[in-house]
Amino acid sequence: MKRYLQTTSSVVLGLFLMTQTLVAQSEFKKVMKKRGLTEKDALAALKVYNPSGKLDEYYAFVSGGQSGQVLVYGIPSMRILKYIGVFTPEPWQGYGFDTDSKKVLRQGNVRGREINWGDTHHPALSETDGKYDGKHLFINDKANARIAVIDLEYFETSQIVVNPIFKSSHGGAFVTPNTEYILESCQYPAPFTNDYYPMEAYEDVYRGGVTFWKFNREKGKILKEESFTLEFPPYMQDLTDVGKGISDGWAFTNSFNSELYTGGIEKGLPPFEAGCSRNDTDFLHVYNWKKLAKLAKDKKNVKVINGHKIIPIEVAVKNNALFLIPENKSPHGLDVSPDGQLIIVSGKLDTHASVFDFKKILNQIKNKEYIGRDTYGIPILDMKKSLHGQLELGLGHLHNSFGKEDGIVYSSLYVDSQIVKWDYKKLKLIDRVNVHYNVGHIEAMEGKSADPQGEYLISLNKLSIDRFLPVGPLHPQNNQLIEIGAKKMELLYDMPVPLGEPHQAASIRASKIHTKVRYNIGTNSKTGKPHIGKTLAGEERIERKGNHVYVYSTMVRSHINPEHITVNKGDKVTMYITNVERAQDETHGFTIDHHDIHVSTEPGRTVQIDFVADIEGVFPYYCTEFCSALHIEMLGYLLVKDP
Ligand code: CUK
Ligand code: CUA
Repeated sequence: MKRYLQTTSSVVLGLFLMTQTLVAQSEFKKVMKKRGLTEKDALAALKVYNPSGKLDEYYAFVSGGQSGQVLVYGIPSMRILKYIGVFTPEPWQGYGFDTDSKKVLRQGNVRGREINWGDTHHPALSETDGKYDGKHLFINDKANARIAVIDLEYFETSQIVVNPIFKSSHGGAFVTPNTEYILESCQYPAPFTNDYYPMEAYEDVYRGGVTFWKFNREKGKILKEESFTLEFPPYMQDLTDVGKGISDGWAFTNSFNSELYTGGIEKGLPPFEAGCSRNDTDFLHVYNWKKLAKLAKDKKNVKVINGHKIIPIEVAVKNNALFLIPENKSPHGLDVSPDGQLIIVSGKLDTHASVFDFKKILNQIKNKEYIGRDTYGIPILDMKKSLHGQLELGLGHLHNSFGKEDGIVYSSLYVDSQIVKWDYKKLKLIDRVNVHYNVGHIEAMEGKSADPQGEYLISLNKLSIDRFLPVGPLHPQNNQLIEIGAKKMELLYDMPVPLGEPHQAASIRASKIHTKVRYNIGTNSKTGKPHIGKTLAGEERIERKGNHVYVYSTMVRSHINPEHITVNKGDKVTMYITNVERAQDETHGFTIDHHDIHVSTEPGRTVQIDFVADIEGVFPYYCTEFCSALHIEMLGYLLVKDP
């Protein structure tokens, strides 16, 4: 009897579940129909959707292009998580408004001039043994030849360095396999000094090169004194990649304008675009960075300009540390395979991708087998003898990113608006998928590291045209998520990027990032140490030293202490604000009306602001984050009187 009942109940349960499934299915179909979705659409949605509270598998750090910032989003949901202020003030974070972050932003002054934007192109993650370790992020500013260091414990910019000799740098940032150096290659050659030279001096005085920024991992800082530059001829440099595995110790930089063309459209000469692409080939620069780093330590090997060490071309050549190989003309992307043996060069104007074999390159170097030398005396290796092979991919090949399986790489075709999947060892095409539209960089998960993860790929498209609701003539860019785990690539999702042009992304498995969720009370977020203005509850005070007023204040739900600050017109004011909250995410913001001040005080952080009370009047100050039911009551008054 008991057994019979059990059977019946399981039959009933089975029927119930089936009905439930049917109901769910019909509900599912109803929604699909209502929204005009195909089964393929619904499946794509299931693959990217994160219900509330479910976290993403990967972080993508994406250059913010002209915004001068870094954009962070999660994969596969493509939900934006953060903008990190880098070269541009960012008021929400108070970046560029409080004294400590202003100092970082102003490290980026060029020749004494404030620069308030950047053209960010290439983010790079710090590596250990060629694998991403989640500690730091680096990014370049093409326009002003700068590199920034972002600390991934706090997701904050901690340092900016200005290249002392380059006037623009596209090729940065790229790191050596243990983050010993961050490489920044020049783009448009110019004199290394800050002097005027006419365009006629192009061949003699204008120079390109690659700067090796020494990175100290313990300090999390670039050491300028230990950094140096390898001088290149005035070919225009493009992308760079660093060797690993069997090519460890070497690095590779593309260039264009082997013609050494100098333009002059206004004089009736062909424009740069025509003059720079007359030759059938340009030059791939091959150089031994480990040897160069040793050479740079000896004074007799370097010349110094603007306080910066430069290894001249002749010194590099004499020490067998610099070579050229002809490569397909007007190249762009350059990527070293995860095992370090093969180097893929994209040819913007060539339908073929070229795959160079490092072993073949090294053989010629060892045997001193040169086909000649360029105008500057650099030995040239044979292109054919250096090639593993070429494969026709399509039009406008720009960038590459490696898959998880051996020999698999993905490439972007700008003109064809496609991503192709191919085998760079067997030189075989496997698959292609359309993207929308005009793709630049692509990033398969950890696809530039020694340990690519496959699974997803993002396509960073330059145009979105009709993909989103129209918002006027300036369209958002379109970052598309593509599934690459299976044999066929599958387009899953479109994400509008309304921030700037994201040139490149660097992705990392989320489990490798270990961020702090709060600061210890009184921490200076730029040093991680206690701030000189650290103020605990009960220690709030106003001190005057001559005409300099120091305010030690705290913020906690829901008051600012002190609430009245009276100063004389003309006084200097230094205000330290400590958020003494202990709870996660209880951030307060702080502003004083009419003073162009806005800072963010995250739990535990002490922020310093400095200003001159140069206008008389009454100025409310208040908390700018809705932090409690009595948030609006979180206020005070700055009273400035004419004494
Ligand atoms: S990027 Cu900088 S021009 Cu193709 Cu690496 Cu966009
Ligand atoms: Cu603190 Cu609102």
